Amino acid sequence: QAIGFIDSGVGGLTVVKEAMRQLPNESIYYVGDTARCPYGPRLEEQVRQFTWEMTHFLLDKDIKMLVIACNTATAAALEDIKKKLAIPVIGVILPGSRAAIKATTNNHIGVIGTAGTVKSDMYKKMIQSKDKKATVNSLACPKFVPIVESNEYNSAIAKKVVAETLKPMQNKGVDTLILGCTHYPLLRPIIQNVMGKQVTLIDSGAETVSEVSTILDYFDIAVDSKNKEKSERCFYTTGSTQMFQEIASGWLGLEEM
Ligand code: DGN
Repeated sequence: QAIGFIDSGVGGLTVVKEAMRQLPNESIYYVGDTARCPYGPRLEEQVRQFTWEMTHFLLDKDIKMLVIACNTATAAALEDIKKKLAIPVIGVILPGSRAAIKATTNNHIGVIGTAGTVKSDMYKKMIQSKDKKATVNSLACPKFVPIVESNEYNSAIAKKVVAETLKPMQNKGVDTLILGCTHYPLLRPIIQNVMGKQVTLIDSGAETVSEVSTILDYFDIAVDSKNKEKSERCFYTTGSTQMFQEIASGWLGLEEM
């Protein structure tokens, strides 16, 4: 049985990349709802509905665990889905929050994400429920996802947009910045450059995979590493397969998909 990953597009591939590194023997099924991306500006109710649609698609493929590899979908639907499914379900917001609390030394944490994620205030609530002293500054970066989805994440335009968008975050004194959208790790070198190397960037996806591993062990559903059956990786998109494939093969370093 595979682990299911869902996202509004290619963003969740940053989580899959970590999963392939940390859990190489596990099979992976992935759905990106590229046709309806971005989720950021949509109503919460609609994001929840789309997230359920992807979830049902993967349940039909008999997944053993679901990773909501999208912050916007986690904010809108995690609690609902978790309550209703019999398999373990995990989102990206709690692991990212925990990692940021651990990393900060001055208790000033920044969060960047989609409009939906920022509006939900989930990171702030989560962080402050665990650490009352922490201050949280959030900033919506609605221009980032379209840049990544169009495979422009290394371009001069990307550099300009990131520099302009992050300006309000630069004078907040944050020493830790959560990449609160799974698309953003593709822009990581540019974001790091703009924020300066004194700021620690938290990739919530990478943090999530460490928790996936713990959960697989806890429920005793991890692949037996002695069992040398080849792991399976299947990627589905609701949009253009060509663009998805270009980004996915480049990012994941896969020759064929
Ligand atoms: N990758 C998604 C997230 O982490 O929020 C959202 C991308 C989008 O749909 N705007």
